[in-house]
Amino acid sequence: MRIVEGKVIVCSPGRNFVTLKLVTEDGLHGIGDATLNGRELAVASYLSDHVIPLLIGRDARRIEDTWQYLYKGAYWRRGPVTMAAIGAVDSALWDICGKARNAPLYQLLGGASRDSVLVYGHANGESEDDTVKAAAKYVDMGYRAIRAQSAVAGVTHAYGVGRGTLYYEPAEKGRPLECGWSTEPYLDFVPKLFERLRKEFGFGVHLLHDVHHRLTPIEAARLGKSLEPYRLFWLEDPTPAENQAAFRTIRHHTVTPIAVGEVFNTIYDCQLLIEEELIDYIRTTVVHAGGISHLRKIAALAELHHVRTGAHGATDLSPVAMAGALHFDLSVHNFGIQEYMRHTDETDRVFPHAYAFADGAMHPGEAPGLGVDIDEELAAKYPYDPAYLPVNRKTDGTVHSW
Ligand code: EZ4
Ligand code: CO
Repeated sequence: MRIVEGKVIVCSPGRNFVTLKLVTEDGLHGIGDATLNGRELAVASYLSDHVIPLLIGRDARRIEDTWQYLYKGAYWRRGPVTMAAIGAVDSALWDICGKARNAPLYQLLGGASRDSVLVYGHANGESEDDTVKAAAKYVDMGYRAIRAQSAVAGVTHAYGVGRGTLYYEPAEKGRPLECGWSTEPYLDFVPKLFERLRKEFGFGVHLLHDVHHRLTPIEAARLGKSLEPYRLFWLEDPTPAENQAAFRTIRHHTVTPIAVGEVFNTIYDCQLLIEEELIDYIRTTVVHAGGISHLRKIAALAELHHVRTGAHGATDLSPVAMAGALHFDLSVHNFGIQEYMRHTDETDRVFPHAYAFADGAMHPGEAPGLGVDIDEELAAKYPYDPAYLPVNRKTDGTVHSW
């Protein structure tokens, strides 16, 4: 089953997406998401200029061999551009493999370990009251887990406060937006927000919060401790994780569960975090961490250490990545939760899919392969539109993590 054609489709139905499409001699095709928010064209070029020419003539069924060929064969290992490209190839090959066997992908990954996949939605607001209202909407829609973010007085553009209550999109056209950051008001505000949310909704709904890499380990430890009475499902990205050992400080001080890994691209980025049991949830994704094949290896290591999966699922992960995530989530034993930010209707139309949401959970559907496709004609109506993620500065102007 030789690969005879490969192409990269860059489109912007509301936001930018990079999609790889591979076609075999039997006329089957598979797709993979290769979107790297704010750096899209680097991956598009990596694929078109350096990867697709090597794939032509290869057997589409040799998924692991192709992964190793692209990873070891590049000589230059790891990194978000390389791994997003390899991830897209891997997903497209799994998609083809499922179609060739007329089976939904999860059936090739060991079958379903559960009936459906618990997801969490995003409640955000300009104030505590707004966030409570947004959370109530998610409860009404049937969500059983909600991430809550709110604007904080004294912080311009706090992370996670979107343009609408049901849609959050941080990338902006033109030059990057500059946000302002101040740790002290944030640390005072967050416990009050969760105290209020527990008062309004009780303990029957899971609550999550994303710090977005803005605290030092000791500040994160303090926040985790102050949130203990509100029993969060997780506290996400409490501190940057290039230094994995920094999480020891957080772990030492708090029993609030910790999630990290949306920016990781290989198992080596979380090896110490997992082996020392410094985290509870690993957020690596099909798109940014080398595809379904590599994500399964991360999950297997995590399973040994009581770490569960909690894959990133923001709007910049296309419906192709979402489908891959859901097949993975349904199959691995140590699944924890899946992030699900709704895409716009425009995006959903460009990527028709079999997955569906019901009662706070999702299922990838029974269509063969990933169960998602790209409408190329429609995609062509939405040309690439450059956009960047914001940058962040402390009140004195120092660049900070966004
Ligand atoms: O900032 O996907 O948990 N979700 C997040 C996201 C990320 C964006 C970056 O492209 O942190 O909103
Ligand atoms: Co996050």
